[in-house]
Amino acid sequence: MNQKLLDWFREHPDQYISGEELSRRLQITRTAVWKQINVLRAKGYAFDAVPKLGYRLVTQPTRLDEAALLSKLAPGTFGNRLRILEKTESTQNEAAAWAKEGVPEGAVVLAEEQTGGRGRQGHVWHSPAGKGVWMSIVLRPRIPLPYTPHLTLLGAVAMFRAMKKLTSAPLGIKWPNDILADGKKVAGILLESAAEDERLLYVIAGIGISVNLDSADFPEELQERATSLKIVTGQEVDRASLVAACLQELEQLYRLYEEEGFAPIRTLWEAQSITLGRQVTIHTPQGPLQGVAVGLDQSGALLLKDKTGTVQKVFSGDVHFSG
Ligand code: BT5
Repeated sequence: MNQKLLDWFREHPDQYISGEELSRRLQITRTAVWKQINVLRAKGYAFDAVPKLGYRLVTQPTRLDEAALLSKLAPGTFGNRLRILEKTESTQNEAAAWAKEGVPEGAVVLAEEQTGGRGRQGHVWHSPAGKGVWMSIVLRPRIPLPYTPHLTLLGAVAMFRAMKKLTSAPLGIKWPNDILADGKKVAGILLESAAEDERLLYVIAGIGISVNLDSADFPEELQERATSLKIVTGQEVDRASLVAACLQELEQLYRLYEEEGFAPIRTLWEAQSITLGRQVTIHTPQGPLQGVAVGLDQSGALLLKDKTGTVQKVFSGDVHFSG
């Protein structure tokens, strides 16, 4: 619907075009011109608007290009089957449907925009167009069901390493699945699995990284809690390179995990953790727990030492630093 308008701007680079002219050329009302420009803005296009002169296209979002991305991927399995969608409810749904059809391990679904991006426990994952890495990877691990939390921690280490490779952002991992920069969340991972008779059929690893979002791209309620690599470093990051780096790190760690189990992943996770050694409050489904986070157990649960010195295992929850 915005294609004609967009083409017109692309054919007239660096020029201001008045709303009146656009309305005449495209045979739509001026209100329709204004609406279409706002739709394009929401998709990541930036326009300069000057009274009397009109609009000028300043930046266009860089699209995730399949050929460019494939050329960046190291030969391996992760990402060799790739779907890039313009807009979808959630890449998790697309990847799960693909997994049910029998797609091999390592298949990846990416979307420029998600209309129903989700986090854990029904949280919303804000996924505006053209500015993030919103992707889901199909895994078929041969591990017992209770070990799936290992993959969340593995995914967090992989994302951390990929982001470190490409940016100077000061990053840390918060248990279990958050990557923080400057104390705010910049990326998260969501694991969803399907099992039958205690046997894992597939796991969908969802990775969300806020890459090139500006502050204004976050809704007000997230301003205090969320950030992006661009906000933290002042520089745009090439999303295709970041996707390739994530897949490469993820595959490497996944192979390590297959060969050596959780121990090396645990060591890597602990080395980048900003949770360990801190006084925390954890909001769990059973209520809040307080104590010092002292380590991970072999299932990936967080070990929390309370005032009395008792150590208990926490399997899920949201960590808040209290001191
Ligand atoms: C997560 O959940 O951190 C998992 C996020 C996984 C998102 C990916 S995107 C591709 C795939 N498709 C999906 O539909 N999901 C996955 P959780 O720990 O529950 O954190 C959610 C919280 O993060 C929210 O309640 C907000 O506080 C914050 N948040 C939401 N959107 C954000 C964003 N774009 N950047 C940073 N923080 C955000």
